[in-house]
Amino acid sequence: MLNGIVVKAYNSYYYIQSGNKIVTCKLRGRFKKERFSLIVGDEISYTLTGPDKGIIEEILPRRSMLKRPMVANVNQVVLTFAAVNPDINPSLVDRFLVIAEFSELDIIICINKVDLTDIDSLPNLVDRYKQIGYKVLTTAAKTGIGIDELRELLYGKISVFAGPSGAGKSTLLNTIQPGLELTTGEVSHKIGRGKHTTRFAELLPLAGGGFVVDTPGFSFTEFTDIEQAHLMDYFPEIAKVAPDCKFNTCLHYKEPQCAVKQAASDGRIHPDRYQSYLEILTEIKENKKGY
Ligand SMILES: Nc1nc2c(ncn2[C@@H]2O[C@H](COP(=O)(O)OP(=O)(O)OP(=O)(O)O)[C@@H](O)[C@H]2O)c(=O)[nH]1
Ligand SMILES: [Mg+2]
Ligand SMILES: [Zn+2]
Repeated sequence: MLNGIVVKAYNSYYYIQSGNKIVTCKLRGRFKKERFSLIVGDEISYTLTGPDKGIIEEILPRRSMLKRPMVANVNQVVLTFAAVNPDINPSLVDRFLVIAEFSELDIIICINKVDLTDIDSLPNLVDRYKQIGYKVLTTAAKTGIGIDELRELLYGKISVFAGPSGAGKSTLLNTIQPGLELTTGEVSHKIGRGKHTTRFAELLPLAGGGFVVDTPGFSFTEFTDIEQAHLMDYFPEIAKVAPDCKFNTCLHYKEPQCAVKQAASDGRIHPDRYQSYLEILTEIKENKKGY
């Protein structure tokens, strides 16, 4: 049997990257009975039934699964924001970070379009996130700044690009891997909001090994799967000081002798980050009330 990885799924056909060719496969009947749904990123074994055709015989265990977009075995997410146009919004960065942390992915923050502004004029955003421990890159897809560094981080991995519309995700990918020809700008804006791009996530191969997934930008983030008591786990610097709170059920909201509130007021935790935490906590609370 031969091995491959599902790069695209469409109408019960699976496009398998195997070596450097694409084999179009169907699933063995028994998988259908088991109601197993194979998704992009799954590793499989197949037998050939024609030069570029085959049948999937075996599905290897999944190491992870990302729900939106549906992709198996993702290693990392590249959260992409534009420094300007649209201007970077720290509260939106924090919201994307929470979702990425919740998905247990390695995280790279990429601040793009630095050709349009003096990065040092941004309110210390790079330092803010580096201090928490995040990897932060500054890039300009248009001029090539930071592209080699970003490309290096993608080799041999499955990386999902996410972030608001217009940040330059597709432009970055086109620059990193010439030939992808992803739609950018106005058009992508329109298509990106349609169903197709999200429903049919695709693994795009990188010449040096590894895959990237482009996603349509969205600014609306929901936290319906996150419990109030767990939210702090997705803010690494908050999780670190939380054990020092007086109450071990402390949500770091109005409780007395809260170490997190203390850290936010003396600057060990950035006040904006604490504010983002409170905002999301409130949203989760209000969501719960609805049930
Ligand atoms: N000046 C400058 N413009 C850029 C840069 N990267 C992208 N752009 C422009 O920004 C616009 C949006 O880029 P896209 O790549 O379509 O953005 P996206 O993140 O894929 O957006 P969606 O697909 O809607 O989520 C396009 O007009 C790009 O040409 C950059 O580094 N510098
Ligand atoms: Mg795009
Ligand atoms: Zn507390």
